[in-house]
Amino acid sequence: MKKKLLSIILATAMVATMVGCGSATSEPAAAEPATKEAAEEATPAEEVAEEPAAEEASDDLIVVGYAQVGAESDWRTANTESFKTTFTEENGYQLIFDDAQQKQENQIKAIRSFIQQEVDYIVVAPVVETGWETVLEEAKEAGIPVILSDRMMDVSDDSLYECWVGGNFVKEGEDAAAWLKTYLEDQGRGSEEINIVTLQGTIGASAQVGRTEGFANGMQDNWVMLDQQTGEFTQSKGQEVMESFLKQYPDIDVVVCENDNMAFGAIDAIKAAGKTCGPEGDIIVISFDAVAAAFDSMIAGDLNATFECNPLHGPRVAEIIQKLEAGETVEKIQYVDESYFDTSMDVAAIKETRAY
Ligand code: GYE
Repeated sequence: MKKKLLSIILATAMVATMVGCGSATSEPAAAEPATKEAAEEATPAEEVAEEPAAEEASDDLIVVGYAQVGAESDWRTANTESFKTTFTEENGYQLIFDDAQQKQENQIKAIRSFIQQEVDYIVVAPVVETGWETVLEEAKEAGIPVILSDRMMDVSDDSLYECWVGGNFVKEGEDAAAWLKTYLEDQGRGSEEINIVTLQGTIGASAQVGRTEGFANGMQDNWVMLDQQTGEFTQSKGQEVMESFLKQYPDIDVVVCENDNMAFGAIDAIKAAGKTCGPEGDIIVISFDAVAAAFDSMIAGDLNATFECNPLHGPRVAEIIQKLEAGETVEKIQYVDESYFDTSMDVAAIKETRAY
């Protein structure tokens, strides 16, 4: 806290000395955590974190600021990689990348910093759906187009962003429920009472909202949703929440994990509790993303099925930017086609064909 206080004093002093010179490069005061709680939550790494800065931009490069969610999952790592390998100088771009460590206030800060640096485009994978109006207005006033990728924003005025590209999360959830229905019927368990628990993603993130809603749409009369809690899209939190579910509910038939990494944590928790999972086990495990490690988990017989969510948005966003540069219009909402994989398939062979 002392360090934080010092940095606030320093920032205030800097702003004070810069008033009137018209070239302030320090963070605007509003970029500080909005609440005392938020300030206290800041980790030491974040306290000293440098503002994402552009190096000397050459005039012919398109400067893109990417406000990324964090590094919480394999999906996210693949997504970051996709942006870093697409928005290269060889391809005509300069990428300013910011990792928000799963905190909305960090993303807002990054967007403000992109505006100050006068980037050409701002790309945001919003941590949560709400609370973006003010900062988007600021980008609009600065004349910087904002492209949303991966998760959506819920804003009253959709002219605040150019377009969005990502997965159809509601459909993913519905597909998962439809798969479970067929799977249980095939096992002669179609009319049995089925106890389900869900490890949800970050509450308020569209991947969480959509998958929860989609699965709820496919719930059957004989299925009971015992509990739903967030595992924050991370393996460790997924494991922790599953441990407590297992203690609380002795007869879980299915765990729905809103991403693969939470499923890996859940599987560890199930095994540690002396239970089994997967096609031959006590508990059916379903997840979302279909990252490479999920295929390993299916090959090992731990995970039953994973519902694909494609993270390779770099080239898609580049295509959008190229269209905007050419003065063309872009589709407002662009869903990516997605599939699913389960252990009835030759998952080892499919894994070899996958790009992430
Ligand atoms: O499922 C999860 C990640 O928003 C689709 O975020 C993305 C989700 C993805 O942390 O693994």
